[in-house]
Amino acid sequence: MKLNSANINVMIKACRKASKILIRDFGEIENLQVSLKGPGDFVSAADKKVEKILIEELQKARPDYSILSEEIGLIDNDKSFKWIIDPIDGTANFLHGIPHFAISIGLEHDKEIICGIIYDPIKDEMFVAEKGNGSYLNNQRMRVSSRSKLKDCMIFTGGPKITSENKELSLKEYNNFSSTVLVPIRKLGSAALDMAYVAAGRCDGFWQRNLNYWDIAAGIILVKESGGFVTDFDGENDYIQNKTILVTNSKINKEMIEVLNK
Ligand code: 2AM
Ligand code: CA
Repeated sequence: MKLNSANINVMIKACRKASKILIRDFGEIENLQVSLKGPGDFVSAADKKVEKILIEELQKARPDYSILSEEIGLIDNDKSFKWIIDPIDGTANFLHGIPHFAISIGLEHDKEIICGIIYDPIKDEMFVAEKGNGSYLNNQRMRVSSRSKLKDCMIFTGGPKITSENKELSLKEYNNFSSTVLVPIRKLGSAALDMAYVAAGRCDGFWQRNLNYWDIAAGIILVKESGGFVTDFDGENDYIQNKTILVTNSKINKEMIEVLNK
């Protein structure tokens, strides 16, 4: 079984094409570590190259759709359909030669995400979902985990950045989860893959502050179509506006909200 709609095929094709550049550039990182300038500029160039290929491919197939992308911002066309793109999610991992980052593309229709793809080019893992048609990892159906006791769960988070206004709050939340959950909290450095892993049942719950829409757009539909919950820290739907996202299997949402509000 696999997803086979026209929009999904457009997204997969764009992702596969852009990932060739991404893999090639990742291979160069090791050589650049020793250069005086370091790989910083190289990485932002890679980001822009990947974004350019994605936008070209998506525009070729759907010239009327709007686009919101991390580097270039908004291309405002069609009011009802919009691609939401993060060319490299996990940029810091990429920069340090850590093979854990992804391309993320969501498709919004009338303010709701209806398709999503998160592609990890190094592990060749493609997570895809479409509203009403389920979610897949490399063409295998995905489900969220069924663990019901937070204590026994695998929990991910990310941030805070050094400049974050809410740094103290994030650290307090980290502290509270660390006193509740037996397995130490993981920080893998790619919010898109964190959400894909909840969708795949590898991780049971994930929370993070200050993420942007392009970090989470594709992950939202992946998790929902896998039977998981996407809420803010109060269990409500305002996670995009509030910039507080909580992603869980269907069993631990309430318990995680209790810890977040301690
Ligand atoms: P990026 O790699 O595209 O920058 C790391 O915790 C994860 O959070 C990455 O997915 C990173 O995306 C994202 N991120 C983006 N902006 C952030 C912010 N202001 N604070 C924390 N994490 C952020
Ligand atoms: Ca990102």
